[in-house]
Amino acid sequence: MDRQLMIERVRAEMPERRWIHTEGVMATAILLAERYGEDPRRAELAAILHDVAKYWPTERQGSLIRDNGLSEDVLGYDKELWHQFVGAWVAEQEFGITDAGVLDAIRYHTSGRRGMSKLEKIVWLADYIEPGRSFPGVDEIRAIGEESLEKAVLAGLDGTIGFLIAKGKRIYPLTLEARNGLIEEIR
Ligand code: DGI
Ligand code: FE
Ligand code: FE
Ligand code: FE
Repeated sequence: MDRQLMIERVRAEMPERRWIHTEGVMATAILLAERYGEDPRRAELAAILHDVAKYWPTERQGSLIRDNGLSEDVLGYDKELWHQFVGAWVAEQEFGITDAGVLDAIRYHTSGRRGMSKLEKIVWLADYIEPGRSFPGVDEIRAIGEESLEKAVLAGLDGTIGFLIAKGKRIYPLTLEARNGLIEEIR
C-alpha cells in the first residue's frame, strides 16, 4: 500500500489528537533509527500503524483477540494492552504488512517483552518520548535516550510500572520480563 494512502486510512481510525501523537512517534522513531543504526523506513512504518486499533471499541478488540487466538492471556489485564495485539493483526491482515520485525514492533509497543529487537525498542521509546508527551520524568528519559536506547527503554518501563503500582493495577508479565531482560542486557 502506498504510504500516503496508509496514512489517510490510519488517520481515519482515530481522533485528531491521537493522529498528532502518531506523527510525533513517526518523527521520533526516524530520529532514533538514525541515531542507533536501524532502517528509518521500517521504524516509520511501525510508528504509522502502532496505534491503529487504539480506538476500536474494547468488545471488538476482545473478540478479535479471542477469534484469532492472539495472546488470550492479555484479556485478563488492562484493556490498554489489547490494542498492541489487535494493531499487529490489522497491520498484517488489512494493511498487508509482511515485515515480521515491523509487526513485532507494533505487537509489543505497549508491553515490551524480553529480548526486544532494536526496532521494537525504538518504537517503544518513540511512543514514550514523542514531543507531545509531557508527563513528569519524560525529559530525563529523552536525555537518557540520547546516550543509550536500552537505558532509556528501561527507565520508561520503570516509569510505567511505577504508575501502574501507584494505581493499584496489575502488571502484564511481558512488561516485567522486558524490564528483567533489559537489566541483564545492560550489565
Ligand atoms: O497507546 P499509547 O497511549 O500511545 O501508549 P501505549 O500503547 O504504550 O499504552 C500505555 C498505557 O498502557 C499506559 O497508560 C499504561 C498502560 N498499561 C496498562 N497495563 C500495562 C500498561 N503498560 C505496560 N507497559 N504494561 C502493563 O502491564
Ligand atoms: Fe499504543
Ligand atoms: Fe508505550
Ligand atoms: Fe502510541
